[in-house]
Amino acid sequence: MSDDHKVNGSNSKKEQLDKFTTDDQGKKLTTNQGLKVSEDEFSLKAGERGPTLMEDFHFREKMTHFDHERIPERIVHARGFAAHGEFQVYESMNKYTKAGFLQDPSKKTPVFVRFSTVAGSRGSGELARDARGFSTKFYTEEGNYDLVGNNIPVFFIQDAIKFPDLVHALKPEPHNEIPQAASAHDTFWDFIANNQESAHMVMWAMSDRAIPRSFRMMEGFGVHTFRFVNEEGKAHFVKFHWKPLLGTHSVVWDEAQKINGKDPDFHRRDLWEAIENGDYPEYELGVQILSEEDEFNFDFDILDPTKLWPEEEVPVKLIGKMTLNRNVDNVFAETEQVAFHPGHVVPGIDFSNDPLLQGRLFSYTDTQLIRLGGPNFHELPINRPVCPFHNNQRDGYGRQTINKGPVSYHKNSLAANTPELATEKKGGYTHYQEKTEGHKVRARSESFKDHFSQATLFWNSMSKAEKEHITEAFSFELGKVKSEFVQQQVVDMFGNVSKELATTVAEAIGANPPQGEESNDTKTSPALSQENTKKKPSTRKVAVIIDNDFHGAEVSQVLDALKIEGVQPEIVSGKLGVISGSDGKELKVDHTFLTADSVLFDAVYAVSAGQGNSAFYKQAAYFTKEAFTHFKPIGATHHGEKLLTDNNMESSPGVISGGEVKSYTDRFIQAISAHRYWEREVI
Ligand code: HDD
Repeated sequence: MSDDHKVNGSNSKKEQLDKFTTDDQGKKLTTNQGLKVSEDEFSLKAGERGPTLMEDFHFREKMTHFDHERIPERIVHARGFAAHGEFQVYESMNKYTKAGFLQDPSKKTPVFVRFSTVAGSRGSGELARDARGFSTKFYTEEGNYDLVGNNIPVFFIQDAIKFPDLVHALKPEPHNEIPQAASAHDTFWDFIANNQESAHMVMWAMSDRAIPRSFRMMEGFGVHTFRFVNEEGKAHFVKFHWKPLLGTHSVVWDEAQKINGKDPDFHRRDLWEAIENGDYPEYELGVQILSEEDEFNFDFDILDPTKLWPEEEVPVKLIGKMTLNRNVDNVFAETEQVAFHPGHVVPGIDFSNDPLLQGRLFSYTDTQLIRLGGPNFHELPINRPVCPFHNNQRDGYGRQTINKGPVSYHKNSLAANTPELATEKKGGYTHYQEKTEGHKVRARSESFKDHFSQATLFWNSMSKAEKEHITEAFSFELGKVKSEFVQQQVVDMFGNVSKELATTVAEAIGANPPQGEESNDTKTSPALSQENTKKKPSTRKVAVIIDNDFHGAEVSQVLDALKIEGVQPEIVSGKLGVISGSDGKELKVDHTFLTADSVLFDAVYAVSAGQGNSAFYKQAAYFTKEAFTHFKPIGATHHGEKLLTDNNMESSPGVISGGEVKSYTDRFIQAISAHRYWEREVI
């Protein structure tokens, strides 16, 4: 099989994968040797009631394959889900970088994106309080470029040598393997208190960012400072951002915990269904660019991965758009076997000396060797570049390429010294010739020692509701910590970020208020608050609570108007089947109160309250009240209004009823766009 086929826009990766994709439908069952099989239910035995025979090659092969089907899960980011798509740049970035895929606005580059949680194992619930991984593999004509980021722009630690310690502390405790996919335990917070550079990322992890509504509604960040290098060899520092076109939105913590039980696949289902429905998730690629001369013009070190560049100081330039438009055919072959690496770069993109990034450059290949079983994982279909690759590497477990000829070394005469090197002009990668010198030291740079200013910047930039959520998250997490000593250390540590935050948390967990002065940092960065994000009704799910005898014409008008705005109404009733309106209009029921739950929806439209059916009423009231408690928009017409009046919801913000149908619908759609009504929480 040759990879030397034409690189063809967005389809080049699909064309390549198609060669490896097989559809078994309608085919004869065979062994792996191609032998047709005549019986697959009974093993070969000596007599009907006798022992199974060693000779049964079909049994042996089937069982052996099964016995070996599991591979080690990722050491972190084990729980993930991925999709294919394409990326297109808006205008040539040649002023800053010679990267081929960032030059031509008419060119589509295939991508594969994997989203993940960090701490939990492969089967864990997706709504854990955690950072989310956001990894993108660009299959460019110059080789694969991987942007392996998170939905949080900073990291817990400044030096990769601490990564094993961080992960050991975060993962379930080794003596009893509790808790799963959660940071709310002693070892994590003990690590935090003893590694105070984590303060900034902890603020993000305790914020709404750590419980996103959807992979489609979260930002992505490359975190580190990288370099763009142009044709002339001039470099700029760059930070990468992904900005979702749907805006950045979250659920509330109580809801997150319930979703983990009701639908632990909530995020993957959301992504899968959106793509199947043609609601392709879109993200704009943003860059913050700094000239090398400006390296030291900030009150933080741009090499420090616990620091962001405030967008108000270094604006984010949106340079292109990524659209995810194809689900995988097989999760193991694609999502599980994909191997990302921050060191997979293309000419025009280079590294900085960020010590966290430098360490990552070692770790990712190393981990694939154990996870994917040897050095040939780049040959797996999902990992192959769409451009040809040739070198003198040979052999190893699972080698697939059949390299011809006796020569597998450089330099050689027998093969005219091929594969030959490419000059920089011909696309050969050359490392940026940064001048460095210094003594060998194991030390933290003095310029990395301010751990609290940006944590305070984050806190100062939050809305009242967001601050409330952060305070509750700390109180929850520390409330689960058993060691009072650790609790107190954390309270004292976050006293450096905000006295108000630490004092309220101390009170909630029975610790002493923090000592010391209030931080006098008052700087804010409005871009950090999700209150300032885009708000759209599109793809929001609305539970329509409804029973027989509804007002057919009116309900049809509302549902049609919702659908025009891209809202997805789903019918929830007492039992499955079909319900009929007073005028004969029929609706197919999608869920019952047993199979649906308010936490799986963005809003509620209540049309019926059961009209004398007390079981229906009870369940509808519970559903609506729970949605209300999670600050969701609620609309009601006709009998449904009873659910509001009985439960004192009718005059609260984001609760819509009354008026003629058109005005009701417009107001309800506006309410859905608002996402949540935090005012209910703070009044
Ligand atoms: Fe990492 C996986 C993101 C620091 C070592 N990391 C992994 C994934 C993401 C990140 C998104 C999942 C990739 C996938 O979907 O397959 N990691 C980050 C970010 C970091 C970071 C944004 C800080 C800015 N990571 C980091 C450090 C180290 C690692 C400092 C070690 C020195 N990360 C790994 C790993 C993983 C990984 C152990 C596990 C599975 C894998 O690589 O392929 O090598």
